[in-house]
Amino acid sequence: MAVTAHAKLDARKLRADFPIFEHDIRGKPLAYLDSAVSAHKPRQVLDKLRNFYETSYANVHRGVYTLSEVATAEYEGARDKIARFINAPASRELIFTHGATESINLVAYAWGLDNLGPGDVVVVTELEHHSNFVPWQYIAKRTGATFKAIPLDDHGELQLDALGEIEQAGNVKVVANNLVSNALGTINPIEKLSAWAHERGAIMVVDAAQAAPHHAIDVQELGCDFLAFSSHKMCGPTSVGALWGRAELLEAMSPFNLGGHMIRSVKLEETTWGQIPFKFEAGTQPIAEAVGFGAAVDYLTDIGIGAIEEHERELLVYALEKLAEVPGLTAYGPAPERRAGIVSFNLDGVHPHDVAQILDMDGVAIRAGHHCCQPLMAKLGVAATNRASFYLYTIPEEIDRLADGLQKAHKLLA
Ligand code: 7TS
Repeated sequence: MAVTAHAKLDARKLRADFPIFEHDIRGKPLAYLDSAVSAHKPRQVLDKLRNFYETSYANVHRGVYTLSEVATAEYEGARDKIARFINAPASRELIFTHGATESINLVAYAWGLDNLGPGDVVVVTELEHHSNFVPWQYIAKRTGATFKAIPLDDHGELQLDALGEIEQAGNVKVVANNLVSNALGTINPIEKLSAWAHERGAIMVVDAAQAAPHHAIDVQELGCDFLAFSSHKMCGPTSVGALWGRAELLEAMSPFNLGGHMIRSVKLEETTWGQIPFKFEAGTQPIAEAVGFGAAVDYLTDIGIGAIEEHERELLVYALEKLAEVPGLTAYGPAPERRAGIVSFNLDGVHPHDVAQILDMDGVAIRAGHHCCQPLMAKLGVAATNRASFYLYTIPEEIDRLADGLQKAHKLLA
């Protein structure tokens, strides 16, 4: 994607869009440093949801009456926007799902069960969220395929020189990797992996759950075959997400969920499937949520993903400086220019949950745990880490409060 000049983002002004910041936590202003787990919602999205339910709601693609047509236009309009947001060649390649997890399961089951077998190799990485690890491990086991993971180096970067050994294991059929790691923030070399996968006749599956909120996505430049993401991490509603896939692959695939609306015809002897994307949208969809997802994409597009990424990088650099002043703190992850606004760290001798609880007393919300990345934790030699993550509404004062809280935790507990 071409680098375009963009206006700098004003996080202080944007915060006014988010009603959550009007509420104190334990008598203190909320410092929400856990946007990687889920982002807060601006009025623009909340208003859209209310307005849609109040004026335009009906089931979609089912009624011939006006209200159903209005609702269908809103739902399909959201699909068009979201498809454009990732530069998909066609809107029909964008399937609404319940989120990134379901999107990846859809590919693993619907593509994997029919295309994998003994002698084939499924390649993931040690940096995957469980959502892009467990489905592939499971489907590999069920089909008799070999399951391999690209290892990480000490900076949390993929060791691509291990690919030569990995391909010795058989016919590489799938490569699955996140574009941005949820635990370390690493931005991964998807273009390179896509090219490597395609040279071997494999498909490239990208988990963009952490990328879509913070990093411009162009599926055509990435050269991938499938891309999964969730609305709730992008200021949109929960319970909706998307899977983009190349039309020819989606058309050749069996359905994932079966039931109403995904069929062409149903007879006692046989059922045939509808066109994409409807073949993969069985039953009543999260309709208002999809419309809200569209509003979230409008919100992010108006601010500019480039401006969001730049803002987070400034915060990241600032946070790494502040955290370096905390005694006994180990930070994990690559250099700031190779990563999104995510910092994982540990305080020597203090359990991450205790750190997070001390911070919570001051209204600072961070995540503590394995971040659904147990293979990565094993690699780092820890059971868990603390993680602070930033978004368009994060301001430097919140990072100061994080650093102050960590100094306090060190004094109290280390
Ligand atoms: N992939 C990545 C890279 C993620 O960060 C997450 C959720 C998912 C997939 C799953 O997304 P979902 O919307 O289907 O749940 N990430 C996190 C996290 O960082 N901490 O808890 C969940």
